[in-house]
Amino acid sequence: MANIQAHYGTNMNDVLDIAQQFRYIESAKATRLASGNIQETFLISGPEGSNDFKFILQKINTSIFLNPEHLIENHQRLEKHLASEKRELIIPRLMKNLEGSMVLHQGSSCWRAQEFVPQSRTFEQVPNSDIAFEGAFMVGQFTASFLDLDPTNLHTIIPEFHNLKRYLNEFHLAIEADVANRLSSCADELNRISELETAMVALFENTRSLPNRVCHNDTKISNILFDMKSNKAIKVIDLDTVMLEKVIFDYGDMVRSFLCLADENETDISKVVVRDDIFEAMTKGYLSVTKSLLEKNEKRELFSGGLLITYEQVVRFLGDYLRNDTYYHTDYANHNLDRAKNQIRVLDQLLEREVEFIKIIEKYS
Ligand code: GN1
Ligand code: MG
Repeated sequence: MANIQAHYGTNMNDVLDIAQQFRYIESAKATRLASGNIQETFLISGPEGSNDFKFILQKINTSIFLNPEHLIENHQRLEKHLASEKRELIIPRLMKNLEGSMVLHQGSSCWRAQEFVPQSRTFEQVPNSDIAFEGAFMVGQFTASFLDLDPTNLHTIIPEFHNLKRYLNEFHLAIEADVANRLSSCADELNRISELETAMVALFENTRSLPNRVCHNDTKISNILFDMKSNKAIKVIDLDTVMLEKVIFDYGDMVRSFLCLADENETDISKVVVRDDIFEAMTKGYLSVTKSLLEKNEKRELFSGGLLITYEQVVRFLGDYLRNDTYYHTDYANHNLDRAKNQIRVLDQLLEREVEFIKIIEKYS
């Protein structure tokens, strides 16, 4: 569901004006790419049929990413690390603007540009187990490529980004405040969150002793770039939340986002069906790169990563609904509530499959 979201309001002429400050393209046009929940993203290209240069232009949401320069510096550090270790460039290249800077401030808005990788595509849902394997293999390569990056070099972009207790605290405050008078419309969802809360907090506490590593922190399938012809995964995109975290959350966000043939925006809950073959393929793909690199306890907690990230997402979507939709872009009034329902469906199926899925993880560990 790649709808253009209501408050993605930037005027296309302004987008083209900014684009020209990065690179002049004769008769350029801007197309909105509407898959992210936070940033506004555009493809800038020449006229139809021309072989002109294309690039990706993004308006940075500065109420969430308070220091855009830190995003750029982190991205550059990752690029430099890959280059200095002569590793494959599995991330996109940033582009300078015509004045030689990578961030462009225009009035109160802030922009950056990245290369468009020719012959590449993304998926909003995983269509089959080959793509699941490939996508997870690429996330495994991301883990492996930055294992030896000096972490003191990275800015913390959003502190406590996958700290479940922080999200639960904010959630309880949102319930107390009930600013939009929405509590009565989500009684079942509130109930499910509260039934699971003690167990999820205990799982979360168990993960605290795992090592911190350079993680992507948003490994959903739409953040992996595939070659259009071969369907091989070629890059990991959206590096905004690359920070130190536990690798189980990068695996976990794949569990959350790869398994159903319907994404988090699907409102027909009957379509939110977890596929066992996709779980096996993605687990095989991820562990075929990382099994000799990760500690035993990290591998043991991988399934917990899936449960925790999915539960975290339920709490975040429903919390945002209660706060009257201030964080995620929404297309309609109940969008965040519907997303929370959808993610509860994913979570409940994961809980039902716990025994089988842990066996699969053990098979490839
Ligand atoms: C947000 O905007 P996007 O799609 O890259 C969010 C992630 C969530 C995701 C859910 C900075 O990512 O944490 O998992 O939505 N990013 C931030 O789709 O909060
Ligand atoms: Mg993201």
